[in-house]
Amino acid sequence: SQEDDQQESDSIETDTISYLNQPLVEDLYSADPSAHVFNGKIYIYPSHDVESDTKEDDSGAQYDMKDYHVYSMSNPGSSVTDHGVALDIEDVNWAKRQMWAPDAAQKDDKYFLYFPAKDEDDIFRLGVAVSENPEGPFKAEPEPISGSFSMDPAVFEDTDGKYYIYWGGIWGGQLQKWRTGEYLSTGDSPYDDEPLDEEPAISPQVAILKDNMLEFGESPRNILILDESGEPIKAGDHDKRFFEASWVHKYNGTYYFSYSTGDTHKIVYATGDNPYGPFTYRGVILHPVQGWTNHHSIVKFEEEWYLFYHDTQMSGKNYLRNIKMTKLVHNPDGSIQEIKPYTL
Ligand code: FUB
Repeated sequence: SQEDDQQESDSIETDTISYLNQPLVEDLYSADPSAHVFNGKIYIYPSHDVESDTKEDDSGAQYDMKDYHVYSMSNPGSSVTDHGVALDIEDVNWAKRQMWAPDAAQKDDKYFLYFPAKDEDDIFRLGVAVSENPEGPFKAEPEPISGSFSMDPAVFEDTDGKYYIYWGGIWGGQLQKWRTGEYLSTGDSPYDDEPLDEEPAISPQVAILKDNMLEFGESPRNILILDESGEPIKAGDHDKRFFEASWVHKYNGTYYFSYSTGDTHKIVYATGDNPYGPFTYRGVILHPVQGWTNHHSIVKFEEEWYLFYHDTQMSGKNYLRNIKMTKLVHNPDGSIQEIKPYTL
């Protein structure tokens, strides 16, 4: 009856309110949560935010992270286990500062942690570290991934067993400095080297990974994001253009490329029929959260989909964030229901 249905939905509501949209970790600051299901459990690979005496600047020097912790949960709503330090910057030969948003992948009996950091020349590179356990500890390769640049790596395992790495971020993430294929050191401003507003926006990057998961299997390719009329999204379209935080998931055979719009603070998505795109813009997944950055991941656990994200509820400071999760729903036409986060 209608009354029973109402009772059922009330009880789901009560059940889920206890953990959805609440900080998952309260004793440390954490951000940029990349979630995966490995061996039937949820593993979360976030950035570990810290206070630092580095002076705040427009390139995000205040995001001065020095290690990674890995977290796990048996299922949504269960307690969260902190597995301790999985990788420390001291143990990465080439990395000097700013361990930003990581991701992880499982292949056979090994786990791979992909992470960005600035090298000795203050240029962002992507590193990879290997472990036999999803929670680490991870051992970093001695050099960054050859040919890598910029930040925010995300690895997608396709249903045919191929792995693709997506990455890039503009402004503090330096992607605009690689427009010619070489690093443009025209100045320290993160706003130099951007295209004009009427030009196509800067493209996020993708490459297939080699079988060893440690190297690009091809030269990085640009991902084209089209607007609803089939035109490339323009650099001046800050509501829709790619800024950072790439993520890919596949639903009913369609590839969903989602990302942050940066200074308009949204997580949006575009869909395509293959892992390289082009992807066509579809809409907003997550509206602005508390704090400047917005960064997410999307994962299926049993039959439900979840969005992992962060905000600054615990600290009120942009660079001291806390990770959260909520449900994500695909509509029958493949669109994703918009999520309005807690903003009190
Ligand atoms: O956590 C540092 C940076 O802030 C990430 O790499 C970006 O995606 C943004 O969330």
